[in-house]
Amino acid sequence: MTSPELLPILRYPDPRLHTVARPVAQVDDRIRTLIARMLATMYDAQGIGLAATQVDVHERLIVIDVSEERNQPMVLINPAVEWASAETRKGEEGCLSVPGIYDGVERPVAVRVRAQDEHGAERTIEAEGLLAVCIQHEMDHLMGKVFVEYLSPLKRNRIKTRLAKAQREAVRG
Ligand code: QAP
Ligand code: CO
Repeated sequence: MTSPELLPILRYPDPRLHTVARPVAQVDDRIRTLIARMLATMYDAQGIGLAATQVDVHERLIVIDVSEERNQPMVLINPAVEWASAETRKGEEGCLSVPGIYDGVERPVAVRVRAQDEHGAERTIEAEGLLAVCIQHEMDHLMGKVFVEYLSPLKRNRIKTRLAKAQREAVRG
């Protein structure tokens, strides 16, 4: 078995990161192939979560693995938040689309989410801690939202400048 093909990850401030995803109409082999590629891409980049938006596919699909051993892949198709805790917490976040940048974002500490799995079966996921943060961060991507949009315009502009500089240096080599 050959490993799934890796997908290029869009980098902030790519305007395509602000596309609103449409629902996945049918959980079929096309979607399962995409899931395999997204998981391979996430593991290769040492991420804990990746939304389809980040690989320029604008459908409601997320892959996550917050396990230490990197062996507990989760797939959320057409996720919907059923409930979020009133209690919130500010935690450090990063993003594969915003490499090298980390900052605090305040979010509910726990959520209950309904989603389909890779077979199209409906499941309810109760999450808290890192998993809850990751699900919310990835669901934001599906709405075209990147975590830096929670930061002040000043911080966001500094991040844009820094990423543009890093990009120029990478291109020049
Ligand atoms: C979202 O983010 C997340 O800057 C997933 O150089 C992050 O997987 C949810 C990464 C934190 C909750 C808490 C970022 C890898 C990975 C980088 C990621 C980098 C290499 C980010
Ligand atoms: Co992200």
